[in-house]
Amino acid sequence: MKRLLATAAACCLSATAAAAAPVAVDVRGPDGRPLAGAVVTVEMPGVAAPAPRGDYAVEQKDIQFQPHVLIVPVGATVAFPNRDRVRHHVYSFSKPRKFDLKLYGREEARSVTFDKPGAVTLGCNIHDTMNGVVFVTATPFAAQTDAAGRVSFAGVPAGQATVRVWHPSIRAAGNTLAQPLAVTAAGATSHLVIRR
Ligand SMILES: [Cu+2]
Repeated sequence: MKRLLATAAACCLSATAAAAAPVAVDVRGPDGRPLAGAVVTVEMPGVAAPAPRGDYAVEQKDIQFQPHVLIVPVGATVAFPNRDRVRHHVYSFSKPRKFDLKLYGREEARSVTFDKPGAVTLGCNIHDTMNGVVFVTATPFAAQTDAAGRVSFAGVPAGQATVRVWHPSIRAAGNTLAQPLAVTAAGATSHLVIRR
């Protein structure tokens, strides 16, 4: 009996250490409604972004950037293939990565390497309605909020983290809000409300 108990305790202790509970982040806009499509990052000191995989792409398709927001780790090279019959001229004036891909046509691709974290806003010189974002991050915990304004990260180690939320509607430096978050072995939940 004693032996059985000891085994059970060992099992549960190691399970707790191996699988940190999820970190959930809940983002609401000034109207109190869930904010969908915001980019949430959880930064933990000493936890770096994964190495880039090298197959990132933002297509130009139907006169739109697809996906509209692409999250990549620092150092990623992103291809910008043109799937349209018309030509595009993709550029960014954003501080983390300014670039200018002069006019190019169907099934031609250009690529850009993103070395600094931050939001890089995309535009097209030919089509004013085209806009998109390459969000460059230095943490493995980065994702967009769903329709309920929520995002959840597995495997965040315990410690003092910083939660950042980026969205074009946020009227703060870099369209970003930050909040400290204490992550325990039981996980954590962060609620962020964007003020007007
Ligand atoms: Cu275009």
